[in-house]
Amino acid sequence: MRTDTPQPVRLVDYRPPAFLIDEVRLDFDLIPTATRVKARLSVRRDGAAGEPLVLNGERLKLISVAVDGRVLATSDYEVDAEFLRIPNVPDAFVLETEVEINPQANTALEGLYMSGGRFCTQCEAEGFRKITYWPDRPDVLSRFTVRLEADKAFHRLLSNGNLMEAGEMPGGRHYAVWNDPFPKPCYLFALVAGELDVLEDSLVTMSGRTVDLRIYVDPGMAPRAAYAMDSLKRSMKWDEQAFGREYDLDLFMIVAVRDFNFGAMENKGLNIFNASLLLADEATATDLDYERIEGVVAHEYFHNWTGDRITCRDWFQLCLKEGLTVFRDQSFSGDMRGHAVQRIKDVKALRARQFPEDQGPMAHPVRPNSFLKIDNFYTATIYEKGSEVIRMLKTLIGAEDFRRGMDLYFERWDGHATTVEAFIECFAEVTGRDLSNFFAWYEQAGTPRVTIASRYDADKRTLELDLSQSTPPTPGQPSKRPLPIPVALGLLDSDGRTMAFDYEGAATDQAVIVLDEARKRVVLSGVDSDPVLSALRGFSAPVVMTTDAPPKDRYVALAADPDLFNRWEAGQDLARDLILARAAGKPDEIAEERYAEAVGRALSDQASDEAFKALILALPSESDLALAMRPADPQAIHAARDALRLRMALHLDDMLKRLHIGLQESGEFSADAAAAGRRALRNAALELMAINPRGDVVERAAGHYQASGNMTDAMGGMQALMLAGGEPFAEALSDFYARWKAEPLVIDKWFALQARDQGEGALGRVMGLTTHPAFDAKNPNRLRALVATFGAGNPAAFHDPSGAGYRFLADQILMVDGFNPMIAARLVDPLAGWRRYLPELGALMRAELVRIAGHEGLSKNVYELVTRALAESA
Ligand code: B3K
Ligand code: ZN
Repeated sequence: MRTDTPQPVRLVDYRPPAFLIDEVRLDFDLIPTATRVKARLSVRRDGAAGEPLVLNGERLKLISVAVDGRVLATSDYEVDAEFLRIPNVPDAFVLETEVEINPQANTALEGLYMSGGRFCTQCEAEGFRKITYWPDRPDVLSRFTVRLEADKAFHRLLSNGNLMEAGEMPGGRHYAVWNDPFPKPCYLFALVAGELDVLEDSLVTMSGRTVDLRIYVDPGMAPRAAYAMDSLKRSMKWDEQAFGREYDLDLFMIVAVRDFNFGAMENKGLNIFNASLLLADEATATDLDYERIEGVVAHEYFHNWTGDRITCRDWFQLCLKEGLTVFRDQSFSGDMRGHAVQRIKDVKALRARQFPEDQGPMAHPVRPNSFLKIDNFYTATIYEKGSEVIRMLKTLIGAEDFRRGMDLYFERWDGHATTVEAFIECFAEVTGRDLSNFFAWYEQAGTPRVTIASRYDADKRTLELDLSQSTPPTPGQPSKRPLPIPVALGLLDSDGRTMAFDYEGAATDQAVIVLDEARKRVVLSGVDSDPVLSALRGFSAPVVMTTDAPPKDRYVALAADPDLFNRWEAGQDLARDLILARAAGKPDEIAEERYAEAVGRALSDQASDEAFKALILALPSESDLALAMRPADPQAIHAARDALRLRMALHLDDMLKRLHIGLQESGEFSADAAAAGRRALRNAALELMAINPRGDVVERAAGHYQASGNMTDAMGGMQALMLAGGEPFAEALSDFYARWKAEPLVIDKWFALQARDQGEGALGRVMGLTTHPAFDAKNPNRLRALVATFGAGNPAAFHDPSGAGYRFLADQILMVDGFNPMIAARLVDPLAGWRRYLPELGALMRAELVRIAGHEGLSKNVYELVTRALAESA
């Protein structure tokens, strides 16, 4: 148990920095076990006279400290495990410090650490304090000059900005000096040193400047960076066109590393990526990998303006850069790959990750008010819901005003650290609108429930809509106020044809109603017949909506809604209701047949593309279904969902076979969205067939695996074989391992696949895999592949009635917390929602949380999450 009670950081306590640092010079003498860091800071007082200088610093061995050239005696300052305090400093002075750090021993992968024999850094949010003494907060912006010196075996010496100088040193050493002309907060600092290959390219910007582009990777891997490079160039051009944003330095670098706590990092001019989000070729990467690489390369690049040039005043403003940048990368991906499919995938991700957060102990506003560890707040709420809020803003004010507001934001805040209020103010100014009620989206946690009841009046030809909203309480926010919710809607006739109507005096076929009170009545006129309502088109707001429409309306929508999001959603709603009815012991077999038939018709629709059809074919996930069932019974959900799949497999058997044969690729591999869509549909068809593993299906799956010419199909074959289980799956697993054992990113897939195995005895096999020679808990990718995938992606096995799944996860959390608290904390989530499950399961989950909470020396990261999960108010 922790003996201290950590004190939260609160937004209301924000104070501007007492001192600013305009310039800094850092000198690194890079030695894996004993790196020396000299810092020379030009410090200027900005707060009250007489205040001492207080700098953050953790795990630093202080060698010396000097003010204006005078070396301080130990009595001139105070130093403890977290701070260096120097009283009696002048209003402007030069501070020089020297510290020693041990990158080799840094297993938390925060600050300066070693990965694959190379030096690399991760400073966001508060890692820079593990490198040198510094006011480690995002509102202190400084110009950095960095000198790196190392043995020549560390061939590349990289840091932010432009290379000023490089050369040889005696004793087999060499050095490089980098200067970043743009003032930045320390969390954007980066350095990399080591043996790396490079893929080079260049791009001419909108004003005609040539920018060198370099992607650094493990030796021999440069060809696998080609797709990332292509994505980068498309991102750079897109930001010029969509937002008028041009890149600013002459050089843009990306480095791929193997050991990284999350996806990637937007350090100024020197992005650092988890290799899994950068390297791809058809043999080793799936279409999903390609898609994510494109999105994340864009995301980190877009941060150059939304994050780096304009940054956050404090960490409570995290969504200012993250929600906005997710919105930008989603818009980019939509332009690249098709908006309907992209939207469906984004909403699926929101529902899978953010909706549960809102229903659990971690529910927090898009802009939180307090935290113990900011690392715990890089959440789906900040990122994905943060993006939804920007999307709603754009819907409410229109694309043109949205762009004008963004232009004003860039102009006004370039070079500054700012707040969400200042951002929204730009849109209020350009539109002349009062956006104060919109701001509630940033301050209020929870997913609003929206209901719509409709009444058609044939005589008056009107459709009366009664809309209402309410948001359930969340921890610390017992009562909620109404939010402005944009509800985009249209009408269909019973044959699925679009119907025009009059709204606010104009004829239209789609309107956006803003539900900004608890209840609102809206009347649509000029409605020729009793319509099918297509509401919340494109998922126009992050809410849970229910209507009083009968199931038959959903069949109309599934067949014909011109809004493809709602077409897909209609199918999901039908499937969800069928599965939940079955899970509650009330199966409706006739309705299940009808659903299977309707899906079959949707699959035969010549007009829609394959990627969309693959989404139609997939049922809601077990975790999505668990959110809609109180209390959730994971085994009942699993069985009911499988039963519906089986019915679909039987009903659609011929069609699935035809798809599987007809969509077989021949010729050159293409990673584009259309080809990926064809593979997605073909693999989905195979997977559905495999729920009914007759001999011919197993043969088909084995043939699919053996004939696969790319990783997407290889994984599709393995997935189908896993459903069938038995010897053919065991053979494929060992074949796959033998073939790919030298490729860490592929072996991650091998572990992740088995973590999702729902077959008999899966839990035992997953536990057994932790002793596999290739399992390495210290590598975040490997740990996530097995342990996080199991906790979040295999509800049936995780929620084993014995509680063994919970115990396994808790053991892993405690083990990992000993060396990497950030990663350990990320594993807590599957246990945190214990209140939503059957009481006997909830009690077992809770018991594991109590066990974790009582552990000696628990990190602040894990402590914050388990105490929130156990708190009474949740
Ligand atoms: N800004 C980083 C995330 C940092 C996470 C620190 N725990 C990557 C991104 O969102 O682009
Ligand atoms: Zn980001």
